[in-house]
Amino acid sequence: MRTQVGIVGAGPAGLLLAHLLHREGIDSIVLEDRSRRYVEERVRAGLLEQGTTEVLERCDVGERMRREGMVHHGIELRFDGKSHRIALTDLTGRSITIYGQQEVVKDLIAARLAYGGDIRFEISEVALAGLDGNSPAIHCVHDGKRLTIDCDYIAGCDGSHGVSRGFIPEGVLTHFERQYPFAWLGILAKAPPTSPELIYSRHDRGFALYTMRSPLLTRAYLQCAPEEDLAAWSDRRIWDELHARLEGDGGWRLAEGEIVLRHVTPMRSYVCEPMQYGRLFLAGDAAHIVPPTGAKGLNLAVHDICVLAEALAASYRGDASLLEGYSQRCLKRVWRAEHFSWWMTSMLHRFDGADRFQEKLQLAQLDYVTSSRAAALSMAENYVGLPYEGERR
Ligand code: FAS
Ligand code: PHB
Repeated sequence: MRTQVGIVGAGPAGLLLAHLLHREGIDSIVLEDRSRRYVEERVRAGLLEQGTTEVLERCDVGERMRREGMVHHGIELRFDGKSHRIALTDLTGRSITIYGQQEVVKDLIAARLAYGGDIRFEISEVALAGLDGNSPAIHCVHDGKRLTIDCDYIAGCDGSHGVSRGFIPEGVLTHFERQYPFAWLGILAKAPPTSPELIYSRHDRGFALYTMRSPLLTRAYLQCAPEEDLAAWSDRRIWDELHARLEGDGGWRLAEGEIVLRHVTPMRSYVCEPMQYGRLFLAGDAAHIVPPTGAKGLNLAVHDICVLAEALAASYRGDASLLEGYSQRCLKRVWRAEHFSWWMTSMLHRFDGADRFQEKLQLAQLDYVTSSRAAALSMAENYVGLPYEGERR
């Protein structure tokens, strides 16, 4: 069979691309190896930059986000038992929205199917061919049958463990990586959030983050060892550690509740350059990973897709220049987010073996960010998301 753009992966990147291409009158097929239910229930990111919410609204998939999302105008930084608010909107005029990634995925799948979009779930054995020719193809198995999809372009939106990147010949890509000596133990709990805004806590026992998904659902993360054994963490131990690392001497207390999800997320930074090879274009986690401390993963994927959709539409109008510049345009924002995510991670986590000097540097950085308007503005503008290129002009 044939389509214009073959898309591997039905995460936020792949689904948003199919939707934006549809609005440009460009056909696509989305190939996903998991079931629809699995991708619609997979809990991951939850913080949307203002640029991301504007993109989702502009392409008419923002209605439920607007209704159910929680708009925040600040965050708390907590260290040495004291809390300091960063007034994001006062500083930047922009805000963030708390709305689960799986809700964004649900909204995009519903929109695709409403317009007769072609999404194939539970496919397997994806193989890409003819990338450096004019007619690439995707081979895979669906419903037990071998399928070949001829297309003009392929978008590799299959995440950090996907296969697309692996079809780029050896030596073409340069890989940049940083592993962190810790991970995050994340939970979702049926407990009403007792803080109106997110709390990032630097604590001698390790980092902790207090966030939410709704007025009834708390999301929280604890710094743990990379190979942490979840079985060693009873609910009691998790709540005790959250109380210890998040509650200072201001009297604020978090509410406990039934923990309905727990997972350990590794912390790493990764970028591959370039993000394209012939007719294959990588987007989102397939091309770059950030530690979630800066909440940039999902938001970077959305930015990549806006650049790619615009470039593909221009190529079908006969102008291939934007496609040629795809990597360059994305990598500028990718490295800004990589730096910001590394900086947040370095400032807020405990590094085993770190000497007192290192700890004092962290505290000095936190003291500066929470006492200097210039430093707070720099942090805030990165956190809410720098304006997209066009916006800035
Ligand atoms: P995704 O990984 O979301 O989607 C890729 C899709 O491709 C998946 O559906 C996968 O099943 C599919 N796929 C993989 N291999 C395939 C194959 N061979 N064939 C077909 N399909 C294939 N980011 C934040 O900003 N804030 C957060 O709080 C945050 N929390 C996170 C928590 C966790 C546990 C994880 C893992 C990530 C988190 N992230 C967070 C980052 C995350 O949100 C990603 O950046 C985001 O999912 C990237 O979206 P995609 O690039 O679409 O990749
Ligand atoms: C989340 O809500 O899951 C979240 C928020 C902010 C982060 C990371 C995760 O930095």
